[in-house]
Amino acid sequence: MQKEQTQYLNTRLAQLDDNERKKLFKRAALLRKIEQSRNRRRPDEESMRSRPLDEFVFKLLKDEDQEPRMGECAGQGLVTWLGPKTCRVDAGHSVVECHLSKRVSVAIGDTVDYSPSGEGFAVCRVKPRLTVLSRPDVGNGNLERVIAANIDVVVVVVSVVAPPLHPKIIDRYMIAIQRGGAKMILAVNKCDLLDEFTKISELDKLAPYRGIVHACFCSTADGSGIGDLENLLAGQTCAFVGHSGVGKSSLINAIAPSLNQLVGEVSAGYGRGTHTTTSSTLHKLPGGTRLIDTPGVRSFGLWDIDAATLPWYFPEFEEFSSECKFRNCTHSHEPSCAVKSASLKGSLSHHRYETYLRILTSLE
Ligand SMILES: Nc1nc2c(ncn2[C@@H]2O[C@H](COP(=O)(O)OP(=O)(O)OP(=O)(O)O)[C@@H](O)[C@H]2O)c(=O)[nH]1
Ligand SMILES: [Mg+2]
Ligand SMILES: [Zn+2]
Repeated sequence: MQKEQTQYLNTRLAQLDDNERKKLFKRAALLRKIEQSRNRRRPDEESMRSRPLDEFVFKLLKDEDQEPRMGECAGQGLVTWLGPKTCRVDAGHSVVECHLSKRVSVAIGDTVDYSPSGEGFAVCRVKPRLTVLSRPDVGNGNLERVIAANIDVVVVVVSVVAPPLHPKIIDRYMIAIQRGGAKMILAVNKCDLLDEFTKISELDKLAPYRGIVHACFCSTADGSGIGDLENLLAGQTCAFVGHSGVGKSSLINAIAPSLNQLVGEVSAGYGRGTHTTTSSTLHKLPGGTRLIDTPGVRSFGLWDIDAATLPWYFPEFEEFSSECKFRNCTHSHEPSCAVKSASLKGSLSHHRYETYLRILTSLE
């Protein structure tokens, strides 16, 4: 199967519960059996090869998505807010509060169909997603948790001084964003807090990302860099993500003051945020820009990344990896690894190489 097909398959499977998944695979196995018995009657080489089960599952899901249910469907819209068992769907002319059954798994930014249900409405179908930002579910690591769907840009917000800059999370977001198909912008906020000492120590931590991520230095306190950020995001659907207290909601307020998003304190003792934003909201601005505010995270796990594909998400390795002795070099223990020697020579960031090794070990 092609990469897009696998991606679609994974997304759709994550929307089902265990029982539905079991039933689906049973139906797929039955379909395959039918095809195999049909092929046995015409044993040319091509048709003898049995197709993988995933292809049948993919076909079943695709058919289900295309099934017209017009009589039932009351409308379609954009998910702008998610709460427990409910979501808000912006249908253009109005905003509809919709019930969420266990059958559907909805993310902010999804386009959904809704239908009458009981006294109100319920989401009956989620349109296939173009891009996602995903992480493993905190409760069940085998389930995909989509933080935002159909986003053009993910703005990874970090702050300097309070809280101090934590570069580790940047590497993890970079991988997940590339995996999900959106672009990334790094917003380095609270630059007003830098003095001549912290300027060197804080900004040095960003050296490994120079040339590989687009960084925007800003401050909502003195307004610097806000106009540039606004121009970069114009007309696009953008999700603001990062640790608590770095200023995600403040940046959204700075770009669109009328939104007046709730902003929290940074605790004095730990210099951490206080998890002020508790659910994601999508805001539509005039001119077509859409800004999604998300709750701050403590850490960021990786969804559906394996050891073999991990190097793809370190684009700066590419320049060297063609020189590795082994074509399938994992750039860890192999002799004559050009990536490793580039990191020793300093032509590749040692920090990024170490990050790669650390994540590789965690995946093995
Ligand atoms: N000095 C300074 N403080 C800022 C700046 N931007 C935001 N803050 C402050 O940082 C604190 C946290 O800001 P929020 O916007 O609530 O942070 P958040 O990332 O949305 O946090 P969560 O919703 O908890 O994830 C608030 O007290 C803001 O006033 C800035 O540019 N400079
Ligand atoms: Mg917030
Ligand atoms: Zn190598």
